[in-house]
Amino acid sequence: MDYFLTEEQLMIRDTARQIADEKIAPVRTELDEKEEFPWDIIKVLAQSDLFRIFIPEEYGGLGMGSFELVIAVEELSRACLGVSTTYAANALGTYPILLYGSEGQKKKYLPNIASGERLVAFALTEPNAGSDAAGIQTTAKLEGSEYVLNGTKQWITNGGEAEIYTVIAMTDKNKGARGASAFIVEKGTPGFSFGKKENKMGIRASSTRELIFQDCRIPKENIIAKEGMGFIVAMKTLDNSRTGVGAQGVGVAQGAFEAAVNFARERHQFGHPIIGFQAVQHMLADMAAQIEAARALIYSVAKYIDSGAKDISKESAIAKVFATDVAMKVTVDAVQVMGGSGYMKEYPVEKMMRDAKILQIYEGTNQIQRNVIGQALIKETAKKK
Ligand code: COS
Repeated sequence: MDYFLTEEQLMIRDTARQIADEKIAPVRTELDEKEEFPWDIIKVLAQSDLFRIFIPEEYGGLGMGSFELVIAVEELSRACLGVSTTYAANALGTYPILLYGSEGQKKKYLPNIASGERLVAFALTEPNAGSDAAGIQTTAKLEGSEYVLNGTKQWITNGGEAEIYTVIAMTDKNKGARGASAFIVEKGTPGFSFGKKENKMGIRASSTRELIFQDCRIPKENIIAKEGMGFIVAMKTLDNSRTGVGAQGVGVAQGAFEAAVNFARERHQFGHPIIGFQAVQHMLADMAAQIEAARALIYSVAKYIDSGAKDISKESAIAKVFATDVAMKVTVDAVQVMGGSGYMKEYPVEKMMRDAKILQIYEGTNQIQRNVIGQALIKETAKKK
């Protein structure tokens, strides 16, 4: 399908595609096996200006939006979801500053994020608060000119590697969701350390780590928006970021599909390439149709976000749930088309299948996405009555 990309958008796609093919694909197996953070690739992405895409021009960015970002995420994901997770989670961590940061915070942090010099991580999840985001227990107490943070964040993507952390903590535990606030915490702040590094099923090139705050003092200017806004900051951040997870789904599905097609052309059984068999063709046809539908949806929702639409919760949840369910199905089917070979580590699809699973889990499980869609439908239909 031709999505009539502009010259600038084509340039972003081609740049990301070239990096994916030339720099990422050759090392993805090794990164996966060694569970190694892809610093060399991050440097290449930075040199190619890919971290600048969605940052406004006045802070050193390219001033583009979600649409251009999802194009880049899709291409990187075609080669390796571990690498693209690092890249996409950097955007996730940046959104609180971009959407709600003060002018001073934007001036201080965004230029270094745009240049790729400093990575960002978003810290919401805790051992006892995953889907129930309002149940977080990390506290931030104002003492004079500082907030004092205490608590543990779990499964934080880019944890340990990022320099900047956007952290959600409770400033008033009695107020539930309305008692949460968002903060910027820099690596190296006394009282802020890193705990367990996770050993994961997939996206092993990305870092997933525990963050520990023990009487960690940060200047009170590091609060994002104001006290009590933290839950909204987190929800709006996720609303903006979930389309990117969908784009990861489109990319990994496309990568698995291409591997399956190539294999099916070359693999001979019963005297013919297996792509000649209708059973295989039908699987490939379903994969192609699902990927294209997911891509069209992701691009539409990204454009909807860029139009300045205020309430994007339902649309981004629809994009995330659909494209990531497609990613899981397509990667599983790619393994099936390739049979025994698909199951072996010599081919990329076994990694893609392992990698794809996280997309249905992180940034809100696909069950939570369905709740978000359901709640929005209830609201919408009530309005119409
Ligand atoms: N945008 C703006 N405001 C929102 C919002 C959104 N997307 N979602 C919720 N809110 C507001 C609500 O309007 C409500 O405001 P009031 O207190 O003024 O009524 C408040 O936030 C609390 O909302 P709600 O009652 O719906 O919160 P719940 O505790 O029921 O949680 C879900 C809602 C389940 C949607 C939320 O907890 C969630 O998204 N969970 C998944 C978290 C997640 O994605 N984790 C992954 C880790 S981060 S990588």
